[in-house]
Amino acid sequence: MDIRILGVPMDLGADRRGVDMGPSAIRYGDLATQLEEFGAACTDGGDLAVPRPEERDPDSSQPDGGRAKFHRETKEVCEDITTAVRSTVADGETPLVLGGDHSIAIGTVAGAAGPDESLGVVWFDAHGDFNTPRTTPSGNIHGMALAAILGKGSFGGEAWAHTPAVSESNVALVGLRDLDDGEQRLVRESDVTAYTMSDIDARGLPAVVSEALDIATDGTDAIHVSLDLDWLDPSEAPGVGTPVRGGVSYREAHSAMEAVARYRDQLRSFELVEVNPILDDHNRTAELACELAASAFGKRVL
Ligand code: B3U
Ligand code: MN
Ligand code: MN
Repeated sequence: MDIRILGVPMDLGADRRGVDMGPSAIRYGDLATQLEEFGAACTDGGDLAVPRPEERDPDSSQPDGGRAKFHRETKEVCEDITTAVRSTVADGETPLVLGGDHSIAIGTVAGAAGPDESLGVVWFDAHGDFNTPRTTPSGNIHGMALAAILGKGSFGGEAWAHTPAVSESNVALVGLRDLDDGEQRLVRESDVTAYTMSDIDARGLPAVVSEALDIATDGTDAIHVSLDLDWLDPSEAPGVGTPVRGGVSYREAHSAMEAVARYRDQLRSFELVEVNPILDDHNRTAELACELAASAFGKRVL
């Protein structure tokens, strides 16, 4: 498997500053070496340019009364991500996109979906990222990323470009434990399949993750896996912008990524987001992100 690393040092979509340093921290965690150790060929495409929030006006207000901070800048960066992901896929390589806050996924999924092919998505996250500019409590686009990918919400008077990029029936959310009221309603009304931590408690992680992968691969050409590090319990992954207690354990996270590896022939793109080195404990969360990526791309003990 040929993997191309693409860094997106973006924190325009989140309040807690620091996730813009995620790509560096993950690289220092020896991402490329870990992937190469089990035979994957890995190139680094460097970082995309992202405007500094200090130099821009967040101008969050939307014509319909909603709020979405830095929506213009975020759209520009996502457009560049889409172009980079498309050309990586066209070159026969698998993009491994490093965030950055989760709003980068809007660009990644649009690039991975391609014009004529259908894509499934598995979204590992404590949060639903299913707000729209009208339901958001924060105005932060990382909490709207999945809804935007599905064409929900109006940004500058229109749905996000290239959306809906995927069909709701091929999207699975795994590990939810923190939903705002508005997004809870939107998730319920949608055709996405959402597994909460209670589902994982009741059914066990392997059953839930294998069902999520079935949903994403059902009738699609390929899958995208989006891993928000706040999916894990903060005792394992303290260096994230919005930690929420009660997440999956270290072993469960590896088991989920090993399940992803069973579908690696269909794995079109993979993304690691929300690592915040400022809040981390000696780069532990970034190192864990590298390990999990290695498991997802097929690292095996035996
Ligand atoms: N749901 C909240 C908080 C949040 C979402 N995603 C993250 N945090 N990482 C919001 O702002 O939309
Ligand atoms: Mn997220
Ligand atoms: Mn999250």
